[in-house]
Amino acid sequence: MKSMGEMLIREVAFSEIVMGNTALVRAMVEAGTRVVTSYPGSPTPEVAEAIGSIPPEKRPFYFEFSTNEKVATEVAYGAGLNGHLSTVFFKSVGLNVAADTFVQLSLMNIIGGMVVVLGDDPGANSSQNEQDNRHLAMMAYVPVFEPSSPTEVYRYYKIAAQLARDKAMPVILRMTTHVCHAKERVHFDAYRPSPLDPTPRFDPANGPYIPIASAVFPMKRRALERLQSIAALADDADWHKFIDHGNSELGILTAGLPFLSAMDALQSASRKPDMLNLGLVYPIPRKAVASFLKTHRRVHVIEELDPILETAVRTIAQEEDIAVHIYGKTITEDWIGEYTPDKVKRILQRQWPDLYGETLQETPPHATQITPPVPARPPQLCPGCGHRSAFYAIGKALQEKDITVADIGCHTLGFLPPYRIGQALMCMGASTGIASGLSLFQSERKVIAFLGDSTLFHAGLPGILNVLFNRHRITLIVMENGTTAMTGHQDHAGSGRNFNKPTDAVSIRNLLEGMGVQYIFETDTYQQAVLTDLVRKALDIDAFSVVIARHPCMLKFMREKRRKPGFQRMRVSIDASVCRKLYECVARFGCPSFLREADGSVRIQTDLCIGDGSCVQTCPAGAIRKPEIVPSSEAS
Ligand SMILES: Cc1ncc(C[n+]2csc(CCOP(=O)(O)OP(=O)(O)O)c2C)c(N)n1
Repeated sequence: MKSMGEMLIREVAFSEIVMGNTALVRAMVEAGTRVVTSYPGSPTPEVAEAIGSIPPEKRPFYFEFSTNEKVATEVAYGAGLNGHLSTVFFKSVGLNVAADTFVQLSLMNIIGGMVVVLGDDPGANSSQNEQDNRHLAMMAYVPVFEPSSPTEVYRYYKIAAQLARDKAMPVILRMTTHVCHAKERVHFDAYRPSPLDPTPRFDPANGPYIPIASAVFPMKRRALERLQSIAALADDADWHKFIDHGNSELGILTAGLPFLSAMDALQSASRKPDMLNLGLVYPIPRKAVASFLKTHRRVHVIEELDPILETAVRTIAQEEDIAVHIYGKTITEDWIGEYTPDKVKRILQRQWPDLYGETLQETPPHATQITPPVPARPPQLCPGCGHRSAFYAIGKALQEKDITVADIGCHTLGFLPPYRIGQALMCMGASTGIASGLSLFQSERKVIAFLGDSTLFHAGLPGILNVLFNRHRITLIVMENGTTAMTGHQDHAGSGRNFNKPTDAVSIRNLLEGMGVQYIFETDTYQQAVLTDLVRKALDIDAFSVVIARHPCMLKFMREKRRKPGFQRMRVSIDASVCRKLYECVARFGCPSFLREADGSVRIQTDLCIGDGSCVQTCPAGAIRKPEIVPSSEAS
């Protein structure tokens, strides 16, 4: 196989085993997408990786990581107004940030067309909730396609793009974590590159683009009419699949990943229900659903998260007077988590015990698992992480009664033992606002907020401004590591590079000074004693104070270093004759490279230690020796 980038722009038809996120990029290429924007967040970062693998001079569209999802949506919208097919993609909760813009999109005449790709996260695999974004789509009158596999990702993106263009409107492609990450062989069509037409096509006459006062109603009417026209098209389009098992008694109506899980769960069934797998889930294809309901006596709606399809299906049955028994989310457990094959089987067994030719028998979770369960691996900071040194040092400056408010990012992990820093968490950029509220009527307890650098640029600035504006007395610690680490090292406004080229790095200090912050301290986090001292100073100030706790992300740094010629691995070691078994390294510094043996001695795990030496200063007995080159006998 050629490199991924070359594959994604191949002009002949081909087939390849790819991830949903990769299939999406090929679909963008074939559909003639011209502008793509994003802000990183799981489960979508691999989309940007696939885009980045296409040599820039051959990439048929412009791509940028914007500072947040709202801005990304606006950039894509602006490009759409100028006649370019555009796409924005981001994770589930990203839609909350983009919402103020997103909810207006359907009112507009987006002449180039716009596809909004959502990475929803049932199961909250890497999100702070598992919100069902179909609700927001319905609120904003935006149609939703929901693929269940990489092949459908590819197919439905192209359909969504075509509709978006034809109707000058936004269309959602709602992917979920395991659709993004699933792999399968996808058959790709030929790609005919077409030269970019740079003619500016923005014309206010294509609008109105100003939704105020009386203009809003006709704009909303048009949005609703477009939605109806999509519903009308859906009746005759092949945006759903009927799977005929010759069963006029039982039917399963489903969409997205639950379709695959249901197929899996039915493998061992003695009677298989017929299935209707919807591609377009909003608006629901009425004729197809009604005919499915009419031809089956009992229909089970299998959908992840909230009963949205179920409600629509019940409405159709009621309005069309169809005598059918509809089953759906009967117990609250069915609203929670991913619909894995195990779970779908349990649900089906509960409702239809005779499906498997046996009496009702609860299949315990993971009963069908072939491999033994993997031991739990709690999230932890990487060896050498600057945040660890920071937490270790900051902890020494804090008092038991102080209140710490975390934000989203790698530093969130500080809430875990041994640091236990971060007693409240909400969403990106929320820490300063929450800390401000906590600081009211509070003179005894200090309130300390934390923010990562990408998060500060993303959504942190309004909260900081509010602290200044309303004179809240909190301390903010900016955990600056030069990258958006948690989501895979994407550059941000402070990195000195954007996705495409070097750029001027925005200095956080300058930014804060420009906003009027008077008390700013900064240090490298490996200077632990200095950091402890600065945090104490900052806490003593009876006004807003900021400590910039800086150290490059060591995972990124080491990856880059390892690629350089002559790289030699380093590691620290323990001088057993000096070690007093105080366990500061294991119990308070908490680097995973230290291992406490059964005999009470402490050992360095050479495969984990990166030899950064940030631990040396933590040992009260001075037993950790400075980093040395790993001897070849120890190198793996
Ligand atoms: C609204 C929203 N968008 C994206 C994400 C995904 N996400 C999780 S942490 C994070 C940022 C991490 O970067 P930074 O603030 O620099 O902290 P670091 O992980 O580098 O310590 C992002 C983008 C999210 N949780 N919420």
